[in-house]
Amino acid sequence: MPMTRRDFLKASAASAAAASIGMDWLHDSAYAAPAMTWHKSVCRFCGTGCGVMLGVENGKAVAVKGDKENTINHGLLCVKGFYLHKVINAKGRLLHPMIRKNGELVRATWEEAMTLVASKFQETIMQYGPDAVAFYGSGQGTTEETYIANKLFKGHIGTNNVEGNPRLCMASAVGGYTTTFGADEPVGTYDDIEHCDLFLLVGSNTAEAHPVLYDRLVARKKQNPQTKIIIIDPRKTPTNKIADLHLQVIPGYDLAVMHAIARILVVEGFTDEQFIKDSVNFSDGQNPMTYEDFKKFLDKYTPEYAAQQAGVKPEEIVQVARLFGQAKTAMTMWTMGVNQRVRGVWLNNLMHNLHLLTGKLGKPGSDSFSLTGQPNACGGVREGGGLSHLLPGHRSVENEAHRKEIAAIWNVPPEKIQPKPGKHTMAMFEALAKGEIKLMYVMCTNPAHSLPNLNKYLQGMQDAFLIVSEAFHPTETSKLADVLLPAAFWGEKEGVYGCTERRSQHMAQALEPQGEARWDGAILIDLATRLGHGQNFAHFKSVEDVWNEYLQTTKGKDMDLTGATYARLREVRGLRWPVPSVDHPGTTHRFVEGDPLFPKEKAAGRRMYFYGKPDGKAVIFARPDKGPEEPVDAEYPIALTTGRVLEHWHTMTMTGQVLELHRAVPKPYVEIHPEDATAWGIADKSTVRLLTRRGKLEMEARVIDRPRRGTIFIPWHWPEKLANLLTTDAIDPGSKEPEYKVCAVKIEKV
Ligand SMILES: Nc1nc2c(c(=O)[nH]1)N[C@H]1C(S)=C(S)[C@@H](COP(=O)(O)OP(=O)(O)OC[C@H]3O[C@@H](n4cnc5c(=O)[nH]c(N)nc54)[C@H](O)[C@@H]3O)O[C@H]1N2
Ligand SMILES: Nc1nc2c(c(=O)[nH]1)N[C@H]1C(S)=C(S)[C@@H](COP(=O)(O)OP(=O)(O)OC[C@H]3O[C@@H](n4cnc5c(=O)[nH]c(N)nc54)[C@H](O)[C@@H]3O)O[C@H]1N2
Ligand code: SF4
Ligand SMILES: [Mo]
Repeated sequence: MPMTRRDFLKASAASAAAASIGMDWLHDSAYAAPAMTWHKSVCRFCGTGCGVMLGVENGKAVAVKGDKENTINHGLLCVKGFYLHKVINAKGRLLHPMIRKNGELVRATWEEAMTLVASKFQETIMQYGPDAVAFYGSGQGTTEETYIANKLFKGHIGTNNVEGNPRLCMASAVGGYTTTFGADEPVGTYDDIEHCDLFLLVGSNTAEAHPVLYDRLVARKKQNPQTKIIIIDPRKTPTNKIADLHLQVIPGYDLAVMHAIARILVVEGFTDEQFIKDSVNFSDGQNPMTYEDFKKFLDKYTPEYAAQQAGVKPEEIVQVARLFGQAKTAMTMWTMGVNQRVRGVWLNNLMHNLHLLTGKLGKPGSDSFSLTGQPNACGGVREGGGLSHLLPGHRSVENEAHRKEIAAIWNVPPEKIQPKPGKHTMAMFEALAKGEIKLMYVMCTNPAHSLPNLNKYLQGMQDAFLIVSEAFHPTETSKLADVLLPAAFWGEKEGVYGCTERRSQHMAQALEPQGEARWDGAILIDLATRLGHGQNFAHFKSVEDVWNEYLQTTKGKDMDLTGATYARLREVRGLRWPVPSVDHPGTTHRFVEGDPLFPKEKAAGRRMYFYGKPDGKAVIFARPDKGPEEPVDAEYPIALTTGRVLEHWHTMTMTGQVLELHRAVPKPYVEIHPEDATAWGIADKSTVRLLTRRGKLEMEARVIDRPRRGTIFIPWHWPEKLANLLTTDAIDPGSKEPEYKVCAVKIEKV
């Protein structure tokens, strides 16, 4: 069979290493013409946070290269980052405001559009109160943009209906970190990769979703061939190229596996008893328990039991546990195969358990390290407080002292900030569907494509007054807008992104916004002014002013960024918090000596002190091994899971515009295991109909040995085949994150 370009990329030595493009030749090529200037920035795609240099000639973006000085990617980029300049210049850019008139979106001036937006806000708030309006943002907005939105909605309009797509993505990881360690975000950093002897990748297709990080794993294994890589995933993916062991679990049934690993670690003596004594408490989720109770709880989780639950071999589980126990250092890394589950928080807890039992935490090479999806989910939304229960600086709306502190910075009376959390994302869209929320401002996200179980929510988006700030048009959401606002795109604005490893990085503005596009932050400030709140926004004369105010909210907090001034960030390749002063270098490991917040006296000789917990001890949780919300049954006998491919980004509004990326994966498909295809009588490339309790979809079958038998997989990127017509909107009761990764489906030949 002839090799396509994609096959080639995937097959050559450690797939993503090949897909990461070393850009040395750019330095002396024709691209580096004298008229060209290079601007330091950060890739706007995944949470890896690669440093990029944007090349500009005559006011136009003409090239992108990896930033060699950036210690995350050392000049490497994957194909998405590499084509960013083509995205900027794409034909599909939205270049002027539009307003819906007689059912049609027609061109309008900024003045018309903003007058309409402001009057709709005023009318709606006057008639129905502030909770009738909502803001829905993004882990791809800058920290400054999210900060302004939060300040406007929570502090001035007076509603906590402020959410963002990280709810669909990182919420379960946040739930895991805060319950286990008492504070959000990882203990260590990417630096641990080069000291790590064992990587446990759970529900993460690292090669396609975090390619440059994957490249660092490949390099680590090359340099230290004893390094073990273990994967827990229902699919074989390009990540498998470097795997030593793959547990191909049934989607939704891997909680028991984590307990079984923990049990072997305990039974076979791989635990760090001193660490457990010093730094760990045990809990069943309601009440404290003893270490002995926990051991009894684990009794049930024999390798045989877990293997039977998860559809793998008992020996494989034993092998994973022993490798984990024996390895001097270990990192668990996970993404959506864990978080997008109704038991996402619990599974996060269970992975942390392994590190707490063995003390493989808080030292070089060992960490329980969540990979963040979007480039600024950590920065803007988690740290910046862009969710309905949060305030900036890892604060909570429910905490009176927190409300007072933030109200003082925002210059509003504390009573202005509501003490009750607003609606979480799925509840917000449900309220929109029911007409309880009347107006929504959507910024930098495409919910009419990315929300689960779309049939339940699309009508609500259509009926409500929808304001959409977008860089491209049409998108599934922009098509439903009543007012469409053209947003300045990456490269056309300045701002900060905070990536997976607690690193905040500055992006320079290198270009003027195209057409009439405006910076999202400026649009929100305009709105604030029109709503009569101008006095508290007028001092934002530059993006840096916004950042400086935001820094005040971080002072003295666990995510202290006060030392990360623009002056510094413009020069360095990011800083990892806590960074409490301008001469502080940033922090590689939290909760240990060297962390500026480590309370030496209180710690009294303990190696780790989890200062987010009252006694400084992290918690090992005995969580039940509950399965998915919608198990397969006689009527819907197949498990459906959804995810990503290397070349495309989410709803494809950006990557779909780049010919090279489009050609690599030109159309939607569903992956079916060859033996299943034979059993079901389905031929490769034939059309199949997929039906769930919520919707149906016809698409091309790709018969391929990737998903485990009984499981099918759809990359959810294509607007013409919305995978989310099929997915379930069941949510994790703790994190409120939907279970995109598992539902029951049946398949028919067409
Ligand atoms: N190319 C590309 N890269 C991206 C993105 C993109 O759109 N395109 N998006 C970014 C974002 S926002 C995110 S959140 C990340 C997502 O990054 P990933 O989570 O790595 O990507 P996914 O493909 O969504 O899912 C990963 C894996 O979870 C597995 N999985 C499904 N169910 C289960 C289960 O029950 N148990 C286990 N253990 N695994 C399961 C799937 O088989 C799949 O291989 O990627 C980021 N990077
Ligand atoms: N079935 C299924 N669904 C999923 C997932 C899954 O695994 N399976 N994953 C979920 C996850 S993890 C995530 S993170 C979400 C992501 O879902 P979305 O956030 O809805 O997807 P994106 O395509 O990233 O949307 C970003 C939008 O912002 C626009 N944009 C780009 N730059 C700018 C800018 O500077 N300003 C403004 N105003 N707009 C801009 C883009 O054109 C695009 O339309 O999807 C979730 N949905
Ligand atoms: S790995 Fe992620 S951050 Fe790096 S270039 Fe690719 S998409 Fe961008
Ligand atoms: Mo995500």
